[in-house]
Amino acid sequence: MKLLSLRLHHIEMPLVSPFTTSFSTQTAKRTFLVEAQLETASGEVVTGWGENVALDSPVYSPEHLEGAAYVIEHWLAPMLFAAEDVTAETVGHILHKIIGNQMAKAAVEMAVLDAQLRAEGRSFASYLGAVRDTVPSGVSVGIQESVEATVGVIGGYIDQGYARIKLKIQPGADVAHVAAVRREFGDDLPFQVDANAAYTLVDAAHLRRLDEYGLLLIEQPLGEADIRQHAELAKLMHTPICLDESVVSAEAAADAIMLGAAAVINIKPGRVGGYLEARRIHDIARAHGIAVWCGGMLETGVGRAANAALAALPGFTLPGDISGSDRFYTEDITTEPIRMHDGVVDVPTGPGFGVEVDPDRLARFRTRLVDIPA
Ligand code: SMG
Ligand code: MG
Repeated sequence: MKLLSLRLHHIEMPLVSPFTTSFSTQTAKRTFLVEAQLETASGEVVTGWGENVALDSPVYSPEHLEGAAYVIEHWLAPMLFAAEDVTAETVGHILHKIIGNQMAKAAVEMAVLDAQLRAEGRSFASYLGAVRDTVPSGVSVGIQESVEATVGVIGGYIDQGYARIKLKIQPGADVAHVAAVRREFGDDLPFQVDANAAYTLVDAAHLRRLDEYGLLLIEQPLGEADIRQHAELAKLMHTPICLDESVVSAEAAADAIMLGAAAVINIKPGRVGGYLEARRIHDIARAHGIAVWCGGMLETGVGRAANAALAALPGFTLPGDISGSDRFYTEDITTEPIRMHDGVVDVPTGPGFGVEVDPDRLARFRTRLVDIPA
């Protein structure tokens, strides 16, 4: 295929409630969608949509929203326009001289992938080799002001039917909150925590206090670069260590597994450079008997739909952060919101990612439109 044009639709969507992690409080989602136009070998012009996951500021990853948009416009787009054959399978190779910038690369690869699959009339789930029609839906709960508030908010999500609860933690809002949740909802609740790199290995004795609460896992307790220290921590506590921020590529996943730093891996396509690399990490982990699950970056319906298909691969044995659109948004930009029902989300079956961007809502949420012509 030949890449004809790229457009970046910058959008801002209010969140239904503030979302606090160990690194920030978000009240709105600012991101951009990538709209790619490609011409197929038979001369058909197809459009595909991708979604950026880089946050406003570089607090989760080195990348950030404006940086990712800049890199796409000034570095990735020219290389792709110059290439003879652009497909989802060639994007990574065409861009391989650009170091890092996984989120920028992922957003573009995603748009090409959607366009390619739409041209073939094929669903993303079928392309990947998905083995399930639905995926269990977990919800990520932000840090609350008090233990009581944590219990109250989690109770609401349990009543809605979510299959698994993940609670954000940080020093000062950890053991007491976890203990209260277990006391209130019992030992059978599938329950895990995410520290977003808020601790250091010096905190091992403190973190070990979480062991008595039967958590599914603790996600990214230490820094992004601390793979070896995660391996040390794993020797000191029983709760399985899951890596998120540290796994930026298939190579990083392989290192983490071999070092004993990851009993579980959170796979986020944006963080690792795209859905193809995400599948490679799934394959590596599965071959090593390491469980994986699909993470979330507060995606709109576009990203969530693609994540649901990814999570339908056989190695995704734990519920992902694939909550319904209404967990973060009163209105999504896709014509049909992502719905959680009976603890699951349906895997889309339509061509491409199987969702349509609603032009009116896109226009309403849009703050800027950047055309990148060939
Ligand atoms: O998309 O449901 C979601 C949020 C999942 O907690 C979530 N993501 O570290 O896993 C993580 C965070 C990263 C984004 S926090 C702004
Ligand atoms: Mg995380």
